[in-house]
Amino acid sequence: MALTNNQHVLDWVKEMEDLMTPDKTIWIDGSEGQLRALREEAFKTGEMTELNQEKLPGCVLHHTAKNDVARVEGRTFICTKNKEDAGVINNWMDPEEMKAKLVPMYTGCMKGRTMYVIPYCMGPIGSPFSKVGIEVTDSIYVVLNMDIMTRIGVKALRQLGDSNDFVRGQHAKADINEENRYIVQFPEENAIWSINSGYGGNVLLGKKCFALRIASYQGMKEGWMAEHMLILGIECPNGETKYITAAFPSACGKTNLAMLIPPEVYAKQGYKVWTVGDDIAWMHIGEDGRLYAINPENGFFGVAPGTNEKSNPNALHTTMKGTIFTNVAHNLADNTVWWEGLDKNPPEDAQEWTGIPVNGKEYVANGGKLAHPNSRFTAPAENCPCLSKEFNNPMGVPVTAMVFGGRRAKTAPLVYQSFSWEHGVYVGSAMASETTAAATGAVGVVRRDPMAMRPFCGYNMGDYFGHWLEMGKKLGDKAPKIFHVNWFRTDDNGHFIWPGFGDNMRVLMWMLDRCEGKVDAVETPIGYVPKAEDINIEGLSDITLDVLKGLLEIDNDLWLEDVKGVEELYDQIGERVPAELRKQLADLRARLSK
Ligand code: GTP
Ligand code: SPV
Ligand code: MN
Repeated sequence: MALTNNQHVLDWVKEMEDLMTPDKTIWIDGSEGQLRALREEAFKTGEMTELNQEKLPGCVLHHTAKNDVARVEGRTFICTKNKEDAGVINNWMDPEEMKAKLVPMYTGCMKGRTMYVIPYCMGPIGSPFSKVGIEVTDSIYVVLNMDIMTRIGVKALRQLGDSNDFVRGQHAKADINEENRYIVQFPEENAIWSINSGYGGNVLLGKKCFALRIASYQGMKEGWMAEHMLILGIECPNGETKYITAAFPSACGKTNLAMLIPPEVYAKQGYKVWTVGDDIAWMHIGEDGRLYAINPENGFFGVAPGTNEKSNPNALHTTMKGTIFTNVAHNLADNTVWWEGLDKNPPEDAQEWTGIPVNGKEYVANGGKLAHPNSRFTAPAENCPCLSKEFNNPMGVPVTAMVFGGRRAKTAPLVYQSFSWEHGVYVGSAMASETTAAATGAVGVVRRDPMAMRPFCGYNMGDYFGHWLEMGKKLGDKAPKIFHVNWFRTDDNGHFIWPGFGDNMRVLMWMLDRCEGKVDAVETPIGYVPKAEDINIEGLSDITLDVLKGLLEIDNDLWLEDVKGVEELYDQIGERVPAELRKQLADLRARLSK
């Protein structure tokens, strides 16, 4: 039974039924009873495995197809009428041509199957900044993930009312054939077409497809920002909380930073850290002229490997109930889960993420790893011990500082501050990072990833830079200060020098001091760099003042090389790169050459 009288929704769902001809249609109302029945069905068909309900209540395990374990950037398209509007950083095809190609694939693809209609809301119910989407899918896995990651069902339809302003998302697993896999955004039509995948970022259409690709385009049109950013709050001993957003590329530390545990030196003074979001921020200018951020999501789709009691206890705790684990190893001894870095002892009685039994000697799958490097947990935000009390605040939280960062073995220092918003936009546009397992393709190759949005910007990257500059003009002196960090500098043996994780708070505290004008900094060609003594290293055994100085060092030659890389990126993006950024680049080069 349809759950709404909204004729726009009804017409579109009818269109989807006519196209994909499912045997039946089920509207997802969001009730626990309905979700429980779907879980039971998935256990019966083997789509999911119920885990140990005493140790992991409500938790389930799912394996995707082996050829379907990450986002597929090569098969992700932005289809705008004019090619230039998508820009060269995106794959583009004419919208009509793309539809002509995909319609035959969708035609009749749900025959013998059920189509689930998932109404969902991105952002807190009742927030003026929230937006509604409807996803149709033939995957129970998608329904159960969307239930965790977004606000689904009747409440989302209520938020929509009679409006036609919703994102239409059509997903079909079809035959999971890589050759025919397409993740397609039509930003000008508020539409997403995804076919032949069952993996998170490709099929949970509220996440990257809507909340970043479509929303970034909406933000450009409507004067707000959709960014690949975590949102965290630092509560000071006086009770005041300051909010920081940070953009790092996929699998570069957003979840970990968002949930960090303050080191003893701050904990004992009463500092606390609160998580508002770990992946996506939607930001609007508030009535007071400041920038406010909401997290459009309702859960965390986090990287499992490396998550443990020491690195991220908050995340680990968050996954202890009501969580879907994807492509981790199955510990058969007690019907729980395992991944590299959970602890030191890989279980002997286990199945690799591929389902192959562990033979006690060598692992067959994936370079000797039991869990896939991009294995993930889908966990409800409400489980998170450090969830901010502002999580559901419809107006969001005011942003004091914004951080860019990536994995750079060399070049980028531990932290620096931009000279201005404009220079900060340059710093974001110049971001680079070593690639990770979050997308298919080579891992560990440095590539330019402006604002961590390379795979997620729904329009021309040059226009996107322009939009950032515009927002800065509107914000004026109320704009957040912009910083850049690098937790991943390595020594000659390739080991990370900086301890990272909770200790990253030491760097955040320097930023807050800068925002409050409490500390000086050294003016260098690339920006303001801390005086080593202004970063608190009390209690760190491996970081002496000298090591810290090394982490803050800037090698002009490496930086001149880097500037070349940025120039290549700008040339590639082409004429829509704003002149202000070209000037920033020229000025930086001049400062480095002096
Ligand atoms: P997406 O969900 O893909 O957008 O990723 P993310 O940015 O949220 O990345 P996440 O926090 O899940 O971290 C990915 C990997 O980086 C994990 O294996 C972490 O253990 C590792 N990592 C995170 N923070 C740090 C850090 O400060 N230092 C080091 N060395 N590794 C880190
Ligand atoms: C990322 O790759 O940045 C993620 C995971 O957050 S996915 O949803 O698969 O895109
Ligand atoms: Mn992400």
